[in-house]
Amino acid sequence: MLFKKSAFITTLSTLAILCCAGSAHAITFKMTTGIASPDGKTDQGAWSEFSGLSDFKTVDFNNGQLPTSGFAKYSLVGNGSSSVRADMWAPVGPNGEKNTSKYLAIFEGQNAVIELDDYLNYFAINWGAAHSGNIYSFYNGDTLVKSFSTADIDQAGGFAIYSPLHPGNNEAGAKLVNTQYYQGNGYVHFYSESSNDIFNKIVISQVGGGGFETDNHSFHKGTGRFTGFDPKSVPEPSTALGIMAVGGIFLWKRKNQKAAQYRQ
Ligand SMILES: [Ca+2]
Ligand SMILES: [Ca+2]
Repeated sequence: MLFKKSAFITTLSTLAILCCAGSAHAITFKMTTGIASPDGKTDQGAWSEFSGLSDFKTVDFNNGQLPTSGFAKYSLVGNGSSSVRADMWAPVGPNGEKNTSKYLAIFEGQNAVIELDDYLNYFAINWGAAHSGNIYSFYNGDTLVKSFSTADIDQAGGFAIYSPLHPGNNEAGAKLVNTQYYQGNGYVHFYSESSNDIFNKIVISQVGGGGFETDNHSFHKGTGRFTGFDPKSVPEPSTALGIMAVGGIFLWKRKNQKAAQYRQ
């Protein structure tokens, strides 16, 4: 009897350990369409739904340069053809509009490294013309906190928009629409679920052919859990049902909920 009781307690302890190990927090992400630029232009790609708030900063690359001073310092490391540019592969707008502005394109062999002058708990991007091997890595100093690839986006439900402006092949990040594969586009919000997962360095890389195209990087400083997607952050109670179904404050912008033609 004593033995059985002891075994039972041991089993409970094991379960408790499994429980807590399994509930460890991490950086996670949400996919939205994003919204138009703050000045209402629809040819500038998608911006974060948070971009109008004073404690969020956006890098839009429109001056053709990588920021090398200030809050977020960008550098290109390695040898390759990565650059700030404007062409047909720019990430599309919130309703699939063509983006005519400059954006950041990363190719294999030459990564973009973003060094932050403080900790972040939120970093978000207009991710466009998705290819297999687009990879985002988040670091605390030199310690990798977490990486995300195109396949992770697919696994979580895919991109917000599959754009006819970005015809592609059957690979991660693409979707067959009628007879043609279209590449994924969307606004991807990475955020920390606890103080264990904050970060101060981001590396953007590409493994294999094709490029990693992004625009309108959005930053939010924080040393704890990012609370922007908490239901209490939403000012309109009438949208509560929608939030339960989809999650996130992006439902604020009803006009951006108009389905793009090829939105998933
Ligand atoms: Ca831009
Ligand atoms: Ca690409």
